[in-house]
Amino acid sequence: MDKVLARGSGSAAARSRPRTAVVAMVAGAAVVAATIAVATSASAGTTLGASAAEQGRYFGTAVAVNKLSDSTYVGILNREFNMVTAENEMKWDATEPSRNQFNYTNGDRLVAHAQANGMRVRGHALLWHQQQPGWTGSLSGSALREAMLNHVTQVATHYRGKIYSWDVVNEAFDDGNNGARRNSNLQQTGGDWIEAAFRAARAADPGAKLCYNDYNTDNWSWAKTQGVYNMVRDFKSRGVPIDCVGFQSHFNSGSPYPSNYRTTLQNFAALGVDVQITELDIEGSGSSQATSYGNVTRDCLAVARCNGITVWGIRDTDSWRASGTPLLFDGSGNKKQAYTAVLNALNEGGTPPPTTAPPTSTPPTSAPPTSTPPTSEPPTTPP
Ligand code: 9MR
Repeated sequence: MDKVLARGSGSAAARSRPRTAVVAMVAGAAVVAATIAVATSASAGTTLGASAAEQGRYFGTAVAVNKLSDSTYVGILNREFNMVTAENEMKWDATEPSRNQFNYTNGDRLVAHAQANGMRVRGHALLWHQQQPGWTGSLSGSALREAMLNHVTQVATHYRGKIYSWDVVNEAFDDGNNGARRNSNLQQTGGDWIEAAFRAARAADPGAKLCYNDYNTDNWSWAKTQGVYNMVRDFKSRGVPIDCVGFQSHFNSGSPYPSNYRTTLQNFAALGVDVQITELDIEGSGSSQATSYGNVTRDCLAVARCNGITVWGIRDTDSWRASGTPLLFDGSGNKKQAYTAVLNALNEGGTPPPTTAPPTSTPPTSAPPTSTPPTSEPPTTPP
């Protein structure tokens, strides 16, 4: 408000105008400023979760259950976030350490914390080539296929009704420039393993949104992005039950925030799936980091089917990439410039989410957007 008045009354143009015009202009500016102030105080949230909720979105974080005894950590968690993801506690090695013997202790602790504090839960992740229990190493072919689908069914059944969306399959595409599937033990059980997993998950928990989740799929021109896009388009055309795509969005100098990020989100959403930013962290500091965080937030808000944003940890010191200080709170729990950029972007608002339940299985009716063919390979360093 001060800036508006100072600029208007102090300029050479303002000084040379007749007094009545100046009075009218100042009064007009005051009205505009007061309107903005009222609108801001009436709509602006003061926490990430509240501000996202005002836009029909959520704001989440990855949680390490063993930190729920850290009062600074829990204080920020409960104040700022309304969605949680288990950083490791719902992965295959954690939930099925021995074949067909399930351990839900830590996953259940997270769900209980979320429910007690009005938060929802993203399930992460039913199938992944990493963090598998040792016993899967001795299986292959139909035996691994059976064990894999049993895992999906058992875990999704255990958490049935408690999960907002599941990462059913995580990181199944290759980092090369061919847009192909990653060659994992899961892929070797048959090229249809991903759709089989989605069908098993749908049968076990029909109320959860089912997502495919990956990294280095943020830049529309990258081959990996196109590979995942083609899979989702194929799934939608054949009625495979997929509801959403998760963009991990681990950004650093080797894999920076791409200027076509919004295009990527829009093009996936146009296939008839929701999009979610699932593991956001951006290495850096100060205003450049804050600018990228603000851009990501505005990009999500610009896409009606972008449900929300999850950051991959609370304080920089909680991050898997702690040395890159990639999160919204410093090691002492203070809000960083990046936090303010996100909160301001949320409070600016965006495109409201669809008012009617989006279709979950209508195939696309038009040809996919023609895209510039991928010209570069994503970095090969896995996140
Ligand atoms: O943050 C997780 C870290 O604590 C684990 O050691 C690691 C194991 O691979 O997984 C990290 O989380 C990953 C997530 O599950 C999938 N996308 C990449 C994340 C960062 O590596």
